[in-house]
Amino acid sequence: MARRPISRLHRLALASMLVAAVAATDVTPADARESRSSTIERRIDSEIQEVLELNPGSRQIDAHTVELEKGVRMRIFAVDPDAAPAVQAQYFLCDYKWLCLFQHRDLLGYGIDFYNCGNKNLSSYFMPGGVPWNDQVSSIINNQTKGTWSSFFDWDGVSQWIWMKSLIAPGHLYNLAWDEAAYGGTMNDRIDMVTVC
Ligand SMILES: [Ca+2]
Repeated sequence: MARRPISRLHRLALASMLVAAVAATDVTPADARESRSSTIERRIDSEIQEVLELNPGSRQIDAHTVELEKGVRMRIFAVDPDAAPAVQAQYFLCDYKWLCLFQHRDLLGYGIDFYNCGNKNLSSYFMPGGVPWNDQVSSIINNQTKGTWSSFFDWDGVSQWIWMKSLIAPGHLYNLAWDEAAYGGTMNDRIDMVTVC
């Protein structure tokens, strides 16, 4: 029995399947990384714009950083959600002479950093989405000059700041859920005011 010839239509279908197969394997891991990183960069750009709008008088000082006022800056990190925690950690180094607070444990989420001594009310600063920084902090690095203390306070809801804890430089608290406030309970998501130094 003679073999049935492959019709032109079949040839076309085979050719297009071949093209599709080549296209599917044409996305290299480097391409995938690049597309993920441009998604992250777009996310950062739009969040930077939000921070600029939410914090009057602020200005962008680099691709990931907004200066909210002199000596106070917010950082939007390039966290790749698919990256391992150990890889992410490198984004979260705190510059020397700064006190760095982070939205989430393990130095994740948004960051707010302070350089100048004095009391800073966290409700004055807004992260993307319009959430003020009070009751949000879950990890801290104090990278000020050696021996410099920072203190953290809770607002009692009526009339006074209540001291919760102090941290000497160089020092860190990677998960405030593990740290007890002086008057009870954990430190997590409770800080309303910091005495930078
Ligand atoms: Ca509080």
